[in-house]
Amino acid sequence: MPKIFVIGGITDSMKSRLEPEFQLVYADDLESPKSWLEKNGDGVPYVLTNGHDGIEDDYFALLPNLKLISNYGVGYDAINVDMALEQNVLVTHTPGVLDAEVATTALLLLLSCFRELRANENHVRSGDWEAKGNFRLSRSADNRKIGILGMGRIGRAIAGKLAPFQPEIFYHARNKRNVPYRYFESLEAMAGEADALICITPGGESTRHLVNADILKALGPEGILINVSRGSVVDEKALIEALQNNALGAAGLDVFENEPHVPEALRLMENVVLVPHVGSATVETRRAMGDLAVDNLVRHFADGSVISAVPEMARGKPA
Ligand code: NAP
Ligand code: 8YV
Repeated sequence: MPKIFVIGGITDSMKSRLEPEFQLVYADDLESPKSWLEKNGDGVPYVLTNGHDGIEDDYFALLPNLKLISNYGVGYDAINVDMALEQNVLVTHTPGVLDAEVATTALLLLLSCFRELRANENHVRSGDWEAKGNFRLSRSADNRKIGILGMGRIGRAIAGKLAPFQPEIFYHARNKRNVPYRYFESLEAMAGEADALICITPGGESTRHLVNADILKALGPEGILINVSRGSVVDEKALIEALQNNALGAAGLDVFENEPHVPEALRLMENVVLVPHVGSATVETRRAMGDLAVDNLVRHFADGSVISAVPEMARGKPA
């Protein structure tokens, strides 16, 4: 049976589909995954990983016969795709099947910020409602100007789910898309007009700190920042400063620069809603993602093809 080197956790349903056809070696069970690969890496054609763990660059040299890295997740910034191309290794991911779920997470955070869910909840839990009376009014989530940074699969799903709130939707990306929303070539100009900014681009160098102090300043003291993309997209230090100085109104964050570490300053603020990178984390959506990640491995073992290669695979090995 061909070996799959499994980096990070996988679901029972993925295990039960893979175990009859493959020998699974779990990096998490090994005292030193690197030492194991030094001895056995040449016998491993497959790696199964995820958006958090990716694969260490050093592992490529220890996997000379690697054919495919299947990523259980759509974002693959933790995989060095150039190294994979150089070594003729295919990389697949799970686009599409998680769009609706991540959009729900973005809305959950956005609505919680507008309606001050955390502060309202604290008012009840602390006993202040009974002791001090009614809580202050929050702000409506209806009829808002919402800027979306990244108008890909998930960006469009977010825009679709926002529709009942009758927003005016703006977007910024490097390219204008065929969508019925106003395009901004400048992220700063969009932030200046929007009530809330929702980040949903890929991670990696090209998007690193796209949301910096200038963008947060443009969003302004009433502005709301939602990040469901990657922690690297937002300059976390600048975000903390903006919130501490009341230069930004509120933030809803699913992703962080140094996960699972979340700075104490963010953990203490009542106007910040925090969830632990759970954008796609429901039983139903993880099942669909797991199925697609497994299907790519099964298909490749059967006939050498894959279902959902990352776009760079079409580019081929550099000349
Ligand atoms: P997608 O369909 O490839 O869309 C990506 C969008 O980002 C495109 O509109 C792209 O447009 C834009 N973009 C890329 N680089 C940019 C740049 N440098 N500046 C401005 N815009 C840029 O991807 P998707 O399926 O929607 O997924 C997006 C990302 O969401 C994933 O890569 C992942 O990081 C994140 N994600 C997070 C979770 C979670 O649990 N929080 C779950 C799933 C996905 P242009 O190419 O025209 O710029
Ligand atoms: C997951 C994600 O956290 O798909 C992505 O890019 O960030 C999430 O869906 C993860 O990759 C699943 O293991």
